[in-house]
Amino acid sequence: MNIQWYPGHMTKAKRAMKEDIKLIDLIIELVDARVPLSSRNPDIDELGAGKARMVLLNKSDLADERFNNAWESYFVAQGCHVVKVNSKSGAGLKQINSVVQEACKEKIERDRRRGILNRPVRAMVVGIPNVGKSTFINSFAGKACAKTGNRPGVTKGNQWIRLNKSLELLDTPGILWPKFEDQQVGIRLALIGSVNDQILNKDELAMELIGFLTKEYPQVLFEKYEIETKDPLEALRQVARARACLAKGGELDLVKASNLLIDDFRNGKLGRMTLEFPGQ
Ligand SMILES: Nc1nc2c(ncn2[C@@H]2O[C@H](COP(=O)(O)OP(=O)(O)OP(=O)(O)O)[C@@H](O)[C@H]2O)c(=O)[nH]1
Ligand SMILES: [Mg+2]
Repeated sequence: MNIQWYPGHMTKAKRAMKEDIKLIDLIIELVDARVPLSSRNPDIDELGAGKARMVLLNKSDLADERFNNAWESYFVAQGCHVVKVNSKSGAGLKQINSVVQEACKEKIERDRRRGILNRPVRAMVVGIPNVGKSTFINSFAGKACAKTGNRPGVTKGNQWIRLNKSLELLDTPGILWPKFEDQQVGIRLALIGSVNDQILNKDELAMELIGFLTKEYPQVLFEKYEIETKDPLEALRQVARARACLAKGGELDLVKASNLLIDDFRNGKLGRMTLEFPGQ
């Protein structure tokens, strides 16, 4: 399956990011805790050279807790400031202020030496589409200032949000990169809903998910759908039967079954799951 999605607004967003990066002290990069590496945009390293950096493992409520801890250690070992969060419920957000201060220690110290007191830290919130940037900002701010939605491409332009006296946040549109070198990365990003669904072949994607589940979480397929076969197509047929996905004439509607299965995964109804593992 060949997945690419780089619409025009992302080219513009990347250009805007290049401009705005001059104004900021810190990059807060949100990644999806279910795919912490595949959801990191390689462009950010280049764009953010020389800036303080922080990684938030967002949607940690949807990811496997064992691997959340493993990924947290992985990022710490890389020298990153990292916090595990659930932007929807607000879990983990309390730690952020102190980690921001820690990540920007040098800048705050430099300001102090120059006699500049209490200049707020300006942070740019970045990440791929649908990773939860705007939700994070709203939860952190304690009010709905940024528009959110359960699909990629909701935020279209940059927007500054003054959180408090010590922190200002810039919400940005999610950007991908023009070509996924590794198609597994494309598949993972499609599964978490960071790629426009309209360009996806949902039954192929569902079979990829089934292949992954068979390998890593086999009990889920059995418990939810009584699937025992290792054949992805047969398993998808079983999902269609279990969920009564029938087309006209009584045939199984595999596309409908695929959509239901993928939605169940996205919404956490299959349980908490991580799609990639450190050191893999
Ligand atoms: N379960 C769970 N859902 C979350 C979390 N954070 C965000 N979401 C959901 O993820 C979806 C996308 O959130 P947004 O905040 O719009 O994502 P975004 O990164 O701003 O997306 P773009 O503006 O399209 O780039 C929404 O349905 C949120 O409710 C989280 O920590 N846990
Ligand atoms: Mg947004």
